[in-house]
Amino acid sequence: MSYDSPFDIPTSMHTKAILVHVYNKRQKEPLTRTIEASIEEALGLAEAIDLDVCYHQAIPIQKKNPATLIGSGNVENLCQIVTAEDVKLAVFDTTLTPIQQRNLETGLKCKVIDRTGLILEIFGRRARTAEGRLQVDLALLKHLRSRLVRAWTHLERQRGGFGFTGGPGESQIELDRRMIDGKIMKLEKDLDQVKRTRSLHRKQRIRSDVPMVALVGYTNAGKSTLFNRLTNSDVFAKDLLFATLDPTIRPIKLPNGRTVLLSDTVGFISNLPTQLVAAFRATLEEVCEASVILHVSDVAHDDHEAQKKDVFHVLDQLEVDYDVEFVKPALIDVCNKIDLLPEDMKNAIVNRSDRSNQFVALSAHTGEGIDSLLLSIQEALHEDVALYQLNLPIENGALLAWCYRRGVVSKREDTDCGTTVTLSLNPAQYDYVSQAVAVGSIAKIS
Ligand SMILES: Nc1nc2c(ncn2[C@@H]2O[C@H](COP(=O)(O)OP(=O)(O)OP(=O)(O)O)[C@@H](O)[C@H]2O)c(=O)[nH]1
Ligand SMILES: [Mg+2]
Repeated sequence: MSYDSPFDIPTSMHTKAILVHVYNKRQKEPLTRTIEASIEEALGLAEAIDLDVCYHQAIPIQKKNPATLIGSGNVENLCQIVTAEDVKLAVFDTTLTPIQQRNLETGLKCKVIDRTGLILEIFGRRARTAEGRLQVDLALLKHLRSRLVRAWTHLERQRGGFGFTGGPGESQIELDRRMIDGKIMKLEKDLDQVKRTRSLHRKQRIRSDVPMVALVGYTNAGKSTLFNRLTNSDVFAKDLLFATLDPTIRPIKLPNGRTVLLSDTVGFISNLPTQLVAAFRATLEEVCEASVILHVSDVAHDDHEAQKKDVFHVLDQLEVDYDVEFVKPALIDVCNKIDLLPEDMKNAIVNRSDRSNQFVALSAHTGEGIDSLLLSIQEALHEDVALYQLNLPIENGALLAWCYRRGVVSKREDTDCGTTVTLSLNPAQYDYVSQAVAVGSIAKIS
């Protein structure tokens, strides 16, 4: 599919680029991520649109320079590299004001884009479905409008050929705000239609009583790999930031035979542009309406905790009303990629997973822990719970402890020879318990 880059980045070749990460020298709060990790992630974003980053630098600044962000000395130094290496594009891993962007382009003599621009560019290239395109175009237009851009070539290309020097001439395209507003309105209307269709489908699903289970998580956490494993599909999963953009929904069968729908969607990232969150609301509303949210994280990543925080931040922005106590939607913390952990760390995390319904350690790659995830989903849905009476001999304290951990005990009576407990169990839990006790010790009450 041909794609016109709104930022005039050629799609057909590896564009030579430099990457600049800027951080506050006087940062008092401890950084949630190291500078190296932030650069690593920004390089991953650049790679996602095939940029050939020949140089990268982290620049400490005390105060943001309103004209160039990094100050004239830094601009001069970078300009030397740009000239010597024949660099076509400078990526700033931060947000630039339109003035900073323009001054940097003049000072560096090459095209400049910031983090939002980079992410929009990736999304633009990835979107495949009509809905995805609508969402990206809307985000892009809002971004451009908010910045009073000098060039707008995406939907109305007026110049031929590529080439950054000088960039698209300012005088060539007279930006017509009204025209942009008109297009925004049209896109919003089209998206509204998409939303209506989606909500119709959703209503049908609710009526047919098929619960939705949604995968969310940081980009590259392994959502699509897990989706493929659970649904036996082959959706695009790759070591690439934002590999998935368009949502996919497929049915899966739980161990108790019940069918649920699993949805895979766009991943999150730190400093996700707000326009993007807003534009993807239609897709992500699927998440808000899910019965169960599987929050997939890459446990082997250095920034595991920071990434989880970022995901919650986006969920908050979306006003997803998740509840760890399994009200609605239930949230299951899925720690993926345990195959990459050293043995001792892996054992510790698997142990923790065995003790909780809301935390599952697994490897989408090897399949380890998948059964446990399916059981947790089943439990989260409160599937087919029935009441049982269980007579436990004193020596089976371990099973009693298990019952308490799973929160299934509703009544307890201790006698001389053991304990009688009333339990609400789903079929999988019943299977587990009945296999652990003598025949005749467990009976259904209702
Ligand atoms: N070792 C290992 N690698 C995994 C595992 N799960 C996923 N991966 C790899 O991680 C990379 C990203 O996987 P994806 O499934 O595309 O991740 P995603 O969360 O869908 O990413 P986006 O669509 O970009 O948001 C791929 O290279 C996968 O092969 C796992 O359990 N173990
Ligand atoms: Mg994916």
